[in-house]
Amino acid sequence: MNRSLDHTTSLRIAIQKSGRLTDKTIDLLHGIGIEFDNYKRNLMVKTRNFDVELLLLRDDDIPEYVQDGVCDLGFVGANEVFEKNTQVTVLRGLNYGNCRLAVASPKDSALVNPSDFEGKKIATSYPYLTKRFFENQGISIEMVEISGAVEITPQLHVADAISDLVSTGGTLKANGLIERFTLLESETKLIQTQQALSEGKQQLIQKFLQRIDGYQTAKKSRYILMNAPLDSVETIKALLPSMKSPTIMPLAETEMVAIHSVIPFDQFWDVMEQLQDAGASDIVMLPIESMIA
Ligand code: PRT
Ligand code: ZN
Repeated sequence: MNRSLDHTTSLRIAIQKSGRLTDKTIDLLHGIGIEFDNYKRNLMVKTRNFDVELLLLRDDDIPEYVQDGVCDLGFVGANEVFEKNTQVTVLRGLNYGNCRLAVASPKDSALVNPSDFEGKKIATSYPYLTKRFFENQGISIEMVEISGAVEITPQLHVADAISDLVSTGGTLKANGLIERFTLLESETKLIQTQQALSEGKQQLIQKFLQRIDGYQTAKKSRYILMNAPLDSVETIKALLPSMKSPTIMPLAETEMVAIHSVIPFDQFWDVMEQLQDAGASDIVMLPIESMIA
């Protein structure tokens, strides 16, 4: 479907109405300053302070709504985008809703490597990705398409193995299945329609992306403050994996300074111990709401 030339400016964004991606998507939208409420009761929500309306959908429908231009942007798992084989542009990977599409077989089964699956029955809700994976390897399988509770099918002798989403692996284990190999690593993606957009919408998308990037960087960073003896400043500066040069301020107490910096969160604990050894005290770590370069 080709939409007629778009003159509107209000961005329409598809998000999952109710499911695993909903809370984190809502948090992200609130986190980049987009205000709205009543999303639990309505299918369409207007935001108060940004020219954006949200369409609340089942996640399966989001890729096609974006492909067809019914929505300009969408937040949805890569698994859905690629299973539907939709023509959309992936703008960002958002590092939540992480999971993988994997093949699993019963723990006592001889089905381990892809080549073992020749002629076997595989139950899945992801027929396109599963078929494509085996076809690419020249292996022919029998597909059993199931819309839910896929992991029970080997016990019911409906299939020899399954291809399904896994995150912790707890569901596979509970059903006596072992994960054998991965077909796709997935996370939530921000996708954009490939239909032509008005100038106004394109500008709004740039603004939206800048806010998302600021929010993502902020989430991965922490503001760190500490006091330190003046003569340890050089050692401490060398220890800080800072994104910018640290700020150093004199304290009322002579020979002491306050050091402020922004560091990647995943390095905080390692660095903190080294800072203490270097003489830093009163170390405080604070979350950052947003960071614009
Ligand atoms: O109603 P709607 O169609 O919108 O939602 P849905 O029920 O189809 O999807 P939902 O909300 O369950 O998942 C939405 C998206 O979350 C998926 O499309 C993935 O992108 C992502 N995601 C992340 C997952 C999982 N992790 C996940 N673990 N989707 C499903 N699972 C399943 C998994 O298959 C298993 O059955 O959750 C169960 C628990 O997994 P383990 O490995 O932690 O035991
Ligand atoms: Zn779904």
